Amino acid sequence: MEEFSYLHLGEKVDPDKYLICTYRITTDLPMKKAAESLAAEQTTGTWTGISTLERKTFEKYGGRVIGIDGNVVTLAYPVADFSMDVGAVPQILSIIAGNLFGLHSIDKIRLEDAFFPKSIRKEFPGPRFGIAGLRKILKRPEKPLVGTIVKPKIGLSPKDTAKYVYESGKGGLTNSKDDETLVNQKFCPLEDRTVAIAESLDKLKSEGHRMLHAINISTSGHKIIEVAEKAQAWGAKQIMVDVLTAGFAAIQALAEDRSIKVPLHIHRTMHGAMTRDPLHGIAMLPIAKLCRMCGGDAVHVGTLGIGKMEGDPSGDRDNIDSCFDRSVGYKTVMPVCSGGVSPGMVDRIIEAAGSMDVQIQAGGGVAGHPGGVRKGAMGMSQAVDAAFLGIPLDEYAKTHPELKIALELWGYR
Ligand code: CAP
Ligand code: MG
Repeated sequence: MEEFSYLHLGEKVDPDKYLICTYRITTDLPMKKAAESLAAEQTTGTWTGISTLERKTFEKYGGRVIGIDGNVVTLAYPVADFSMDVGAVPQILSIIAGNLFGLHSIDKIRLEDAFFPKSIRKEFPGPRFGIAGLRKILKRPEKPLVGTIVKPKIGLSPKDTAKYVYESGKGGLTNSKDDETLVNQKFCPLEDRTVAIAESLDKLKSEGHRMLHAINISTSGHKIIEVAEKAQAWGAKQIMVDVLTAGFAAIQALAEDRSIKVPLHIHRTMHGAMTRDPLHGIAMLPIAKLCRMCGGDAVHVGTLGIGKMEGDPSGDRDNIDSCFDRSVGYKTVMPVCSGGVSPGMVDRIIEAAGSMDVQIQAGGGVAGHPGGVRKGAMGMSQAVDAAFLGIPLDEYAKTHPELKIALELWGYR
């Protein structure tokens, strides 16, 4: 039986002809052997030589290990390996992030990054609104967006949820959203909640303040368009999807369905199962890139190691930079920093993000303010204003009591 080698170390491949991925590998095997078993499993091979693999098939479809740098392996997958139709994410992921995670020969493996060739990118719409579209809707051309997550995350009635949203808007917030665990429970039916929130947003608008609220419509694939259409008809101005529980196909379906005309907010609940282990799983970077390709307008990317969730500052910064990368040909997507955020962290988050194009959100950091939601929202808005103006928070707090109280309570953690 003919033997094939997947090693092409040092080869320069045409980035338009290959989907190139980097993997961090932990193994007792020599790295070259591990890389070959990875390339074989994900493309033309399996655990043993096979009589059915012919050289011409191997040459056309076999993965190419083009680099090994310490424990990081670069693997180039020929474009011909991928389904070229719209909606190909499941098949793409089966190749670049499939069986490889369970191979015996590799103790741990993490997909660190993925570079999608033009021929695949063009099958995806990218954001319809993106940063510029969101800013236009909100009439907020420069300052970071500042939002909240309605808390408690479950248990509030539609009326109380709508009141929370209204109070947040009066406190100056530009965005609010449902929590990832709220969709259509009996205590807060989707229809009643959406209608009530739309009334709050309309009232705010009539009072001169623009605000968006993302209604979480995450549900089963066969229902998601119908539910989104209904939410829109009930007054939803933005829709939220829990991408990893609903699937990338959910974003694609919504982004590509012409009846859906509102921006998509992408939450990444469950990502920790994939992203948290620095040696195993899938980094947020390829997930963020896919969310953008599929059509997310705002994507959760982490708080740069500052908030309550585990996060690697440089990894989060890479996620943010990928949202702005213009070389991929899509509109830029709004990076959302959320999780344990309070006003005292806002300046550091903006600095670490390296951009004013960021949406900073606080649930507890608004609802936990001793003065209530409106004052909590004021504290967050003031922190964003201070950071935007380049004024130290403690200085700004001298003339902004809501911020002062927040800083006294939560400090600058
Ligand atoms: C934040 C949050 C977010 C997570 C998501 C929550 O609320 O709504 O879902 O932070 O994190 O329920 O915890 P708080 P990420 O502001 O009250 O912490 O964006 O990193 O996936
Ligand atoms: Mg949440």
